[in-house]
Amino acid sequence: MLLLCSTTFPLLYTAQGANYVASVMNRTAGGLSFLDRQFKLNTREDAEELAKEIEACPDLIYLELRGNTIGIEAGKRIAEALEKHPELKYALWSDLFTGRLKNEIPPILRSMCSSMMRVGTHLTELDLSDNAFGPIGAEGIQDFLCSPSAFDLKTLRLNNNGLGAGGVIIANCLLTAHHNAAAAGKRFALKTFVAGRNRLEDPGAVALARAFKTLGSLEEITIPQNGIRKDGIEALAGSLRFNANLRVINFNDNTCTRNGAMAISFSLGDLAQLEVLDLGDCLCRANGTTAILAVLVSRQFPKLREVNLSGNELPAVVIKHVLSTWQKRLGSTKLRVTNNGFGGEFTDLAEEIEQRGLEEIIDLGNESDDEGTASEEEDDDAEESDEEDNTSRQGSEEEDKGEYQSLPCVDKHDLTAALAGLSVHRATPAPAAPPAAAAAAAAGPFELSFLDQQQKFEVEADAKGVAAALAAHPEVTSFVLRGNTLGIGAGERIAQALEHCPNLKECNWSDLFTGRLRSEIPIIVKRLCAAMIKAGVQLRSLDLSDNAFGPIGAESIQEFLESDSAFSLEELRLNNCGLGAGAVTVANSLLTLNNRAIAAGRRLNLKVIVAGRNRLEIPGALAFAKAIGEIGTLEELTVHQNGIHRPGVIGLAEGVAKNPGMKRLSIADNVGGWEGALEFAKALPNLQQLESADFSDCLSKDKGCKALVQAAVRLPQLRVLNLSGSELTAPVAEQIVKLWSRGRGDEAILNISTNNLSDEFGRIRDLADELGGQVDVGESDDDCGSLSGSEADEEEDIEHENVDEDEASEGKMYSDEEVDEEDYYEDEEEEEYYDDEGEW
Ligand SMILES: *[C@@H]1O[C@H](CO)[C@@H](O)[C@H](O)[C@H]1NC(C)=O
Ligand SMILES: *[C@@H]1O[C@H](CO)[C@@H](O)[C@H](O)[C@H]1NC(C)=O
Ligand SMILES: *[C@@H]1O[C@H](CO)[C@@H](O)[C@H](O)[C@H]1NC(C)=O
Ligand SMILES: *[C@@H]1O[C@H](CO)[C@@H](O)[C@H](O)[C@H]1NC(C)=O
Ligand SMILES: *[C@@H]1O[C@H](CO)[C@@H](O)[C@H](O)[C@H]1NC(C)=O
Ligand SMILES: *[C@@H]1O[C@H](CO)[C@@H](O)[C@H](O)[C@H]1NC(C)=O
Ligand SMILES: *[C@@H]1O[C@H](CO)[C@@H](O)[C@H](O)[C@H]1NC(C)=O
Ligand SMILES: *[C@@H]1O[C@H](CO)[C@@H](O)[C@H](O)[C@H]1NC(C)=O
Ligand SMILES: CC(=O)N[C@H]1CO[C@H](CO)[C@@H](O)[C@@H]1O
Repeated sequence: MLLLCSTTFPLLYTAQGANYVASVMNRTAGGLSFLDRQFKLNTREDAEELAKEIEACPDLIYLELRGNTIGIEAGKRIAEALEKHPELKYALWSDLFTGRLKNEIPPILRSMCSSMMRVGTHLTELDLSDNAFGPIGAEGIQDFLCSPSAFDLKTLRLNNNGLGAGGVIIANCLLTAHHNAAAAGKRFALKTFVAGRNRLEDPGAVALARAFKTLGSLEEITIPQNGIRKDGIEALAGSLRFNANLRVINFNDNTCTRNGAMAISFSLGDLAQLEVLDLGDCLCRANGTTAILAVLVSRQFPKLREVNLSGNELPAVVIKHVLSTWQKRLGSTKLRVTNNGFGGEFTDLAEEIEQRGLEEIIDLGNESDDEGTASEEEDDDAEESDEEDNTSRQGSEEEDKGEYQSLPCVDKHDLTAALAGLSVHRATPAPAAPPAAAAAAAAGPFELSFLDQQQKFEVEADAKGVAAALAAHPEVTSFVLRGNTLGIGAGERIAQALEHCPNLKECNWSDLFTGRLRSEIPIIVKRLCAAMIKAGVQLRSLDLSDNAFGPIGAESIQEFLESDSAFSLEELRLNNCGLGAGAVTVANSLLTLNNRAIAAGRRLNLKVIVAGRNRLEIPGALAFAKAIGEIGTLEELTVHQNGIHRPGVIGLAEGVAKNPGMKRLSIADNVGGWEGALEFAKALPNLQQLESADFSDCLSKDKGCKALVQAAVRLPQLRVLNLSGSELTAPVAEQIVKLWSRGRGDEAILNISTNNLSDEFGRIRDLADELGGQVDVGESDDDCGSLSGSEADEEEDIEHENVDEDEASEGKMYSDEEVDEEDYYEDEEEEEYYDDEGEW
C-alpha cells in the first residue's frame, strides 16, 4: 500500500503543500497517471480511450489527470469509468480544466464526484489545485465533501482555485462532514488542508478556523497568499491549538500584524509536533515577532525545522534577542529573516551571527534586499495601510481600538512585555476523542501556566503580561501561578482580569507569597477570590498550599468558600499554610457551604481536603470532622503533622466514617494514641473504597495497630497500610504479620518499620519474608527497641507536645512568615521582571 500521507517521506515543503512532491511522485500501489499528457478531451469519443484504460485497470488506487483538459461530455465518460473503481483512494485532478469556461467546470466535477458517491468510493486524497474554478467550483464539490465518500479524506488540496467566497462553502462542508461522520459513528480526520492563493480573506479564514477547531485533526494548514488580515488570522490562530498534531503552518503572505502574531504565539506552545512555521511577508512586525520567538525558544519543539519570518519589517534588535538562545533551544532549526528592516544594523547583525557560528542556521539574506530601517511600533496599526484594499481595513482599525477598551485591565501594548516567561498550555483530548465527544472536547480544558517562574509580581505594571494573557484567553479553565510571588498591586491587576474568566475551574496558587508580609497576603487572596465570585466561576480545584498566611489567611477565603462559586468545589488544598486557629474558620465555611448548597437544591461533591502541617490541633480537627461528616463525599483526607491529640483524632474518625467513598487517608504524625486508632478501626469497615491509610507516627501502640490490621485486612481496595512509628512490640507484631499475610492474598503492603521489635526484629523480619513479603519490617537500625519502657499515654502526649513546640519555635512550620520590613524591601530591590537583554 502506498503511504502518501506518511511521515516516512522526507518532508518536502512547497507552496503546493508539504509532501506534495512525494505524494505525486512516489507510487508503489496500482493506479494510472496521465500526468502532463496535454490531452484536450471535449467529447465522449475524445475521452473513450482514456476511459477504457481506466476501466481496464485492475486496481485503481490513484488516478492522476493533471496537465490535461476535459470538457463536460468527456467528463461524463470518465465519470462512468470511475464507477468501476470504488477502490480509488487518490483523486489527483489538479490542472485539469485549462481553457474551459468557468461555468463548465462545476458540472464536470459534479458528474465525477457523483460517480464516486454512487459506488461508495472512499477517497483519501482529493487534489483539485490549479483549477481556476472560482466560487462556483466549491459548489461543484460541495455534495461530495459532505457525503460518506469524503469521511476518510485525509488530504484536500485546493491550491490556486480562485475560491474567494467559496472558501466559506468549503469550510462549512468540512464541518458538515465532521457531523455527518460522527452521526455515522466515524471520525472525519482531515490532516492536510492546502488552499493557497484563493482570496479566502477574513470570512473564509474565520469559517475555516471554526472547522479546524472542531476537527482537531489537522497536521498541515497551508494557506499562503489569501488576503487574510488580522481578524482572520486571529481566528485561525485560535484554532491551531486544538490541532495538537500540527506539523506545518504556512500563512505566508497574509497580514497578521502584531495582534494576529500575538494570537499565533498563544497557540504555538501546544504544538510540539511543529516542523514548519512560515509567516513570511505577514507583517508580524517587531512586537508580534518577539512574542512568537519568545514562545519558540521557551518551549520544546523537537521537530521544528524551519521558521520563516522574512519580510516582516523587523528591526535588528528582535533577532538579536534570540541569538543567544536559538541554537541552544532549537538546534539547527532554520530561521529565515531575509527582507526585513535591519538597515544600518544589517552588517552588525551579520557579524554577530557569524561570530556565534550561526550563519548556516539564521538566514539574513542579501543586504540589498533589506528594506531599510524598520520603524518602531507606535504607529503600527496606522501603518497597516500599506496594503491592498482599504475598506476592510478601516473596519478592523476601529475594532482594534474597541477590542481592548472593553477589557479594562488590558492595554494591548502590554502583551509583549509578558511573553518572555509565558507558558500557555492546552490539555489535548481533542485528537483522540471519539466523534460524539469531539464537540465537547473542542471547548475543553485550557491552561494558562506561569508555574515556577520565580517572578516577582509586585506592582500593577508587573502583572500586565499575566493580565493580558488572561484577557486574551477568557476561556481559560486552569490558572497556575505557583512558584512566583505576588504583591498587592499585581494581585489587583490579575484580579481585574480574572473577573472576565467565567470558565475557570482550577486555580493552582500554591507557593505564591514568598517574602511577603503576613498582612499583605490575605488582602491579595481576598481580592482574587472576589474576582472569581464576580466572574461567576464554578471552581473545581483550589490549591493555596505552601502559603504561610496563618489564621487570618483563612478569613480571606471565607467569602469564597461560602459562595455559589464554591458549590462545584472538588479539591481544596491548604497544605502547610500555618492555619492554626484559622482551620476552624475554614471548616465552618465548608459547613456553611454545604448547608447553602442543600438549601439551593444542590449537593456538594467535595472529594479532596489536604491540610497537612497546619497546627490544626484538637479544635481544628473537630471542626473539620464535623464538616466532612456532614458533607460525606470525601475521597481524600490528608491532615498529617497537625499536633492533633486523641480527642481530635477520635472526632476525625467519626467524621471519616461518614465518607464511604474515602480512598486516601493520612493521619500521620498526630497523637492519636491507641484510642484514636481503635476509633479508626471502627470506621474502616465503612470505607470499602479505601486504597491507602497512613497512621504512621500516631502512637497507635499494640492495641491500636492490631485493631487497625484486623479491620484493614478486609478492605478490598487497600494497597497500603502504614503503621510505622507506632511503638508496636514484637508479640503483637508477630500476630499482625500472620494476620496480614494470611488475611490478604494480594499485593497490599503493611508497613511496620520503625517500631519496637527490639531483640525479635530479625525473627519477625524472617517470618514476614517467609509468609510472602507483603509486610515491610524496615531496617533494624530504625527499630526503636532501645527506647525506654512503657510510659503512661498521658506522659507520651506531653512528650509529643514538647516536640511540636520545639518545631514551632524553630520556625519550621512558619518559615516563610514573619518577614520583617527590611528583608522585604531588600528582596524587592532592582528585581527585574524579565531580562531585557535577550535570555528568555
Ligand atoms: C518512495 O517511498 C519509499 C517508501 O515509501 C521510500 O523509501 C523512497 O525513498 C521514496 N522515494 C522518493 C523519491 O521519495
Ligand atoms: C519565506 O518567506 C519569504 C517571504 O515571504 C518567501 O519569499 C520565501 O519563499 C519563504 N520560504 C522560504 C523557504 O524561504
Ligand atoms: C546581493 O544582491 C546583489 C544585487 O541583486 C547581487 O549583485 C549580489 O551578488 C547578491 N549577493 C549575494 C551574496 O547573493
Ligand atoms: C480608500 O479610502 C479612502 C477614504 O475612505 C477613499 O477615498 C479611497 O477611495 C479608498 N481607496 C480605495 C482604493 O478604495
Ligand atoms: C499545583 O502545582 C504543584 C506543582 O506543579 C503540584 O504538585 C500540585 O499538585 C498542583 N495542585 C493541583 C491541585 O493540581
Ligand atoms: C509510612 O510512613 C512513614 C513515616 O511517615 C513514611 O516515611 C513512609 O513513606 C510511609 N510509607 C508508606 C508506604 O506509606
Ligand atoms: C515503610 O516506611 C518506611 C519509613 O518508615 C519507608 O522507608 C519504607 O519505604 C516504607 N515501606 C514501603 C514498602 O513503602
Ligand atoms: C519495647 O519492647 C520491649 C519488649 O518487647 C518493652 O520492654 C519496651 O518497653 C518497649 N519499649 C517501648 C518504647 O514501647
Ligand atoms: C508596547 C511595546 O512593547 N512596544 C515595543 C514594540 O517593539 C519595539 C521594538 O522592539 C519596542 O521598542 C517597543 O517597546
